[in-house]
Amino acid sequence: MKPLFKIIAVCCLAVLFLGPIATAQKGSQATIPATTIAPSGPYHTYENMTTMLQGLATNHSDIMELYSIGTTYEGRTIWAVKISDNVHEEEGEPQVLFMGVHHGNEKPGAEVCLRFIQYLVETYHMPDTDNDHDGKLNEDPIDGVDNDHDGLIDEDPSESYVRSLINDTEIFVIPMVNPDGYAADQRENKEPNHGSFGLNPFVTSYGVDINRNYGYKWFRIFLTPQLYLGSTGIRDYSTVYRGPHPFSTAEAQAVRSLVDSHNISIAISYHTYGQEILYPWGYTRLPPRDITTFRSIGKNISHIDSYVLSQSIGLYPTLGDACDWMYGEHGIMAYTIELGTSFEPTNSQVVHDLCWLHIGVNLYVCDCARTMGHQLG
Ligand code: 0X9
Ligand code: CA
Ligand code: ZN
Repeated sequence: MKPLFKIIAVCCLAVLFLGPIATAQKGSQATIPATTIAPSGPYHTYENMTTMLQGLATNHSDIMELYSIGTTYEGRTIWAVKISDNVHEEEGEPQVLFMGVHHGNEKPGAEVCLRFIQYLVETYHMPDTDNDHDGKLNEDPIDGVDNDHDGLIDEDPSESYVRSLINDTEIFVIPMVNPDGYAADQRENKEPNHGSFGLNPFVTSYGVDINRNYGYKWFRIFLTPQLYLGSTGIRDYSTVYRGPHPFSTAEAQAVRSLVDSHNISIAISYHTYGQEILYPWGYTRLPPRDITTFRSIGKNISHIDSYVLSQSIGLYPTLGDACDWMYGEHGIMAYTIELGTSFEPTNSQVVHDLCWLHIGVNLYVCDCARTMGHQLG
């Protein structure tokens, strides 16, 4: 059981949010064509990820840019990737953002992002291909459905569709927001804390929960602490510690700098686990202004991955999460996706299937931004 679930179970709320997880129906398992992505050990190390990204950026420099958006306490680079035609120019095309690993012990989020990047750049220059050698071309797109009733799922997607998405949008990916936490396999980052409000001259503990460190409604905890204290830590030794002030962490600052300097319309922040698609707000039960759009895009995502769609606060209330800030501050249609049924599955095939299914989700999200792009945000 997730630590946070335990915390809130103590508050007698377990039934409320375990319900959707217990009833979540996993979609049929997708198969990745062997030609596109071969299964490997489940997780890249930070160093392997860096090497992989540098290699892809070198080999596909016409459509992929790799750059640093910040440096962590332990000195790791926080990498961002941009994929588009004319990648070195801002062309005013609709922009989308995918992020993984706000929490270092939720590794599948990085794999989903990395495999998506790899799939995009490797597919871009490919002609339309009969991936499953059945004589038919592009008859089964990545949508979680066996469109041609051959018992295989998503086995022959369209290369030119992927190419058109890359041409028509600007795709940003931050595969690992919290590399220090990832390297230590812990939820928080590794920054030293100086008491709850940062006023203690001595180091009192280590680590801030990046997904509590964003600035939107951050001070509200003092208004109704009973609502938030179970899942938003005001004490520095808490595993959900929100930091001494909003955007105190290098990681949240890095994401803020990318988001503030672009015009993102839709964003997905990948976490594990629970098979859920969550839309704002996390801080209040009031519906977001764009509830209709949030639900209609969310339902389409759920048609692909079969996850359960709901408002974030239904899981539990939080302050300072990335999606509340992206939506509240910038009007970005920001979703949290809780992948899978455990934090870090050890079975490579399970991780591989999560990746493939969410490549489909990500392509849909890009298509959605392309269609609705400038009306959003
Ligand atoms: O607590 C979080 O940050 C996310 N869940 S996790 O188990 N991956 O830690 C959920 C964030 C969504 N926001 C709210 N539920 N308020
Ligand atoms: Ca472009
Ligand atoms: Zn998480």
